[in-house]
Amino acid sequence: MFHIASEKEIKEGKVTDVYFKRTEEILKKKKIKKRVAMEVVAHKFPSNYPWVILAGIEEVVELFKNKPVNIDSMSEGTFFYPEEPVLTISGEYSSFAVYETPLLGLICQASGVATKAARCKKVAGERSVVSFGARRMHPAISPMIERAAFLGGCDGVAVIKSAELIGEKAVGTMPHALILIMGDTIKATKAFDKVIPKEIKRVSLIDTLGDEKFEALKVAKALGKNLFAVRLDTPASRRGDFLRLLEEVRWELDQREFKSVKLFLSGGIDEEEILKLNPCADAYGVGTAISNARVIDFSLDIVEIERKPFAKRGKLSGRKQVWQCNKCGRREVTLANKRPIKCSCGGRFEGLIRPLMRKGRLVTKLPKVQEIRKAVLKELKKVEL
Ligand code: PCP
Repeated sequence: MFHIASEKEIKEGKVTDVYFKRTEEILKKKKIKKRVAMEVVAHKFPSNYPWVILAGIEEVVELFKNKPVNIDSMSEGTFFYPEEPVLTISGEYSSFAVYETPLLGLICQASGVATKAARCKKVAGERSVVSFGARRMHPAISPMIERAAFLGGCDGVAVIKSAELIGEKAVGTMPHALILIMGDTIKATKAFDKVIPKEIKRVSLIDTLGDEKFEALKVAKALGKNLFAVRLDTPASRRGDFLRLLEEVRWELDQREFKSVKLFLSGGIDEEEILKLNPCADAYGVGTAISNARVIDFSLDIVEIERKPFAKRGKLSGRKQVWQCNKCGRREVTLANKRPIKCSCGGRFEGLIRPLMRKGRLVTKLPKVQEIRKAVLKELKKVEL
């Protein structure tokens, strides 16, 4: 068996820190029932992250289906900032105490992946960024990881199951194994061209056996117009000045009228590498940097007990709203019932935390991930890294 929890076990509250279970038992034994409001907030972000993108809310809905709680939340894909609450959950505390662990787990990791994908996409600009990192993570969560990567702006995902989950076609090129087994890059590329359906772009991996410059020319000559791109996943031991190598490959291809052959790069790619390689790159496959992205350090804290503001030291009490001006985008956090007056720019403040569930039932329409991704890409144009 795999060392994972089943959906049923997660929904039964089995994936919880034991002290929540003990708390539930104590309160039940003592017959203490308190209605609380709790807020999810990230007090600090991974260093140099000015913003974070919220992801994982769709699974939060699944977790709390038919549970006696009300949830208000920012939508998936919302850009938020430190100290801004993203979600408020309310109900009788013992009825959902054990779900603190999974609730946070569902949004900490997904938001981290979505944000990292967005950062890579921001730097890559119009160049394609494909999620290639499933192999670095436990296979049970690959679909979640790649959905978050796609939501954050990735143009495609490599894993079949992930693509199925988001209603996209999986994206991939060819592994070194194909070239090693066939013994030659040209042979492997020709076999790919012969066997694989025509609608799949022909991308030949050219760093396995020979020098990338000469391999690129050979595959371009062998496939001609059928060759969409060459992929360089050049190992660190050979990479040297990777940009210089790419310039050489580009130069030689262009000299021989293979200007349409694109350069697809992978292996150790992150925002920094993308910035460096953009002058020659047409697309990137990003693995570990996205799939193993820093999680976002959310916490869930009581802010109200029996409708009275009450919070621990270091936490602002009272249920809050995050307001954004619909004209200039200015943001303010106030107590939920204190809508700020008109924005100085003349715009109107709108609340970003909206009803999501009432008594365990969804009360809004969840957007398709393609819609969320479109909105993220639009917002990405307005922000800086
Ligand atoms: C991996 C695969 C991905 C790369 C690494 C992701 O290479 O090609 O494109 O790298 P990253 O995690 O550093 O971003 P291999 O496993 O060597 O290649 P392959 O399976 O393609 O033969």
